[in-house]
Amino acid sequence: MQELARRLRTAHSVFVLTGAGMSAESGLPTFRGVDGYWQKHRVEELASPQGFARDPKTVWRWYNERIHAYKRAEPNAGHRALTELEEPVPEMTIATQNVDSLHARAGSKNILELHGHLREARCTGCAATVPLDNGLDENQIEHECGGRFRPQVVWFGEALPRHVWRKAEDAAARADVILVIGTSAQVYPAAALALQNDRAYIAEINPDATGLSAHCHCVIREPAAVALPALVKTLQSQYR
Ligand code: BJW
Repeated sequence: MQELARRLRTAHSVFVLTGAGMSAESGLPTFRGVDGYWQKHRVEELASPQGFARDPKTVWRWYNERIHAYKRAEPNAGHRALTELEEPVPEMTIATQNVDSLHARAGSKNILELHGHLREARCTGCAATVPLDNGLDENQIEHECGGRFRPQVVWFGEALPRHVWRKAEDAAARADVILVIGTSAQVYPAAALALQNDRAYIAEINPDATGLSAHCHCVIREPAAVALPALVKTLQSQYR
């Protein structure tokens, strides 16, 4: 922790990659954990264009449940600590795989949403968008153009938004420190961002080991909401 804090103190550019574990202390399930979404649902039915084409109502039921859960959830101490980390660092980018908007609600500024978000739905035909304040009524999936409204997220087999991906690649490539928080690092291309440059000091915050752990200079086996506030405190004590 001391060495990571020292690296952060002298870093010009910090890149943070977050996943579902970041929001675990906000009461939101991860995907692949014991209580994760994938234990109860089949991935290919819910997070793929093919599954949506087959059964859009089931897909929307799942997303509507999640939209309601996200609205009830609050950013946790980990999200808030990241906003504090932003202050002393000249450049910090948060690339999140999460679609829950909790980094933005915590007040982080420079956020790249790699897998999209659930603030709006997009028509598969004409790309028209509608806000998703309370989810989408199952009877309003069909759009007048003949397309269907779908969540503004990235499913398996789909490309990540090009401008978001480019910015994430650039930020990861110029980072002095890369923090990988709460992701199993099983999903690509997002996971590859952590290994984007061989110059950066890489730290992982995750209670469990991942495929990236062996590449990290520092691993902190604690929940994000514990480790990140502790990291901010360590950093502050080094400034005194
Ligand atoms: C805690 C904690 C606490 C718990 N504190 N930590 C290369 C190799 C192999 C396959 C591929 C490859 N490149 C591409 C692929 C295919 C595929 C892929 O990666 N498949 C693998 C699964 C095998 N990738 C894609 O299809 C991507 N698209 C693509 O590559 O397109 C190419 C293309 C180019 C041009 C044209 C067309 C196509 C798209 C991937 C989209 C993923 N989408 C989802 C759904 C998003 C919307 C939604 O949320 O519904 O994204 S799937 C799901 O997984 C979601 C997540 O963002 C993503 C990652 O999961 P995450 O966040 O890591 O969660 P978990 O549950 O896996 O892990 C949680 C972690 O937290 C665990 O480690 C815990 O220990 C930890 N934890 N409590 C800290 N308190």
